[in-house]
Amino acid sequence: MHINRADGTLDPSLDPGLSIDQLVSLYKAMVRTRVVDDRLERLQRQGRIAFHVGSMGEEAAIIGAAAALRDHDWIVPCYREVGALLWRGYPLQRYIDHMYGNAGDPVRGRQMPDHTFSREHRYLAVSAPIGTQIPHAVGMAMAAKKRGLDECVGVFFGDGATSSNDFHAAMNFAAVYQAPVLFLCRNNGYAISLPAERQTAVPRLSEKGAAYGVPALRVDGNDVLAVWKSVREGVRRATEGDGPTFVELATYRLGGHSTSDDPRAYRGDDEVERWRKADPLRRLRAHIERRDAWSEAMDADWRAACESEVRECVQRAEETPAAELGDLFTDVYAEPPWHLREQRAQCLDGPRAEGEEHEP
Ligand SMILES: Cc1ncc(C[n+]2csc(CCOP(=O)(O)OP(=O)(O)O)c2C)c(N)n1
Repeated sequence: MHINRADGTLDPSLDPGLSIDQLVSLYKAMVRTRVVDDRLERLQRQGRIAFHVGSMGEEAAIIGAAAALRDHDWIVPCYREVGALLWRGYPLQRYIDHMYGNAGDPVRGRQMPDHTFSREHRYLAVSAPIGTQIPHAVGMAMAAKKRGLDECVGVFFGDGATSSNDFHAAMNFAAVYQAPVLFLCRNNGYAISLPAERQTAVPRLSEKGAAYGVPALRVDGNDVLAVWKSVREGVRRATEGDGPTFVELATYRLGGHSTSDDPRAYRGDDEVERWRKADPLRRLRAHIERRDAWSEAMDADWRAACESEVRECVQRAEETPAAELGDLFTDVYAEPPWHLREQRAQCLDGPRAEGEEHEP
């Protein structure tokens, strides 16, 4: 399914009727996420942060789905969905601090970069082993159902994760127990270097739903309207007691898998160029411009505003001291056991590399 055509006109039979203000907000959030991604990638190249896993090209799939979930529904991310967290109002400064692992990072450098979370924004912590977040999400959805809460859970994962054991267990359990969960599969074409068609034998990942009895559909993941409409329909089904929905969001990863990857080793420029023409930002912009709600000048202003916001956050993050060494041992036990107290003392005592003396 797609609704917003390449020329920016909508298919009237499918238009979900979002207001022009909602569409402009979605576009602005997508641009902001792109600007953040772009900046973080450059910071990694300059050696100022260690790692970044971005979402270039997948912004409509991520932000469109987040917008279709209600604010009190949980988002269970894969690792590429910080755009969804920012959409929910997570402070950009806190995210950038996390990317630096400094004293302002809520996990104080104890997690990999891009492994953020926020209970307040109902965004679960990233679970790095592929597919493990999918049964977590089903468990959360079951808990909400058992408690009689009007909540559902949207869980993101990639095409590669549909080949994991956890995907199988989660889909089966969710269908049997009618868990109020949305399986949001970002099919971006690759699992690092492995093309989707080489790791699974079905041409459409949505076909996997039939094996479990999970209603499934495939939509154009670069069309934010199609994403929004299909996810909102899944929310309706979940909250009316009709159980899970699988939505395959067909999209493309324009960047590398992460900053540790060089995609030129396994795919051609022509393929990337083809997908650049289907860029989700370009697509939504064509529509809002057609409705006279956006212009070249507004675009330049918004991008400049996002860039200066990111620049200020980066500057503040670089001025913020590193996390305390002793923080390695905090936030797990209310009363640290003796062996951790002992290890903490030994750690603070050194030894230290030259120039890295630490004041306990
Ligand atoms: C169990 C496990 N095996 C391998 C990895 C290394 N790994 C990290 S991301 C990734 C590819 C995942 O691809 P996909 O599910 O399509 O998501 P995408 O990165 O494309 O968003 C792999 C193999 C891992 N994190 N966990």
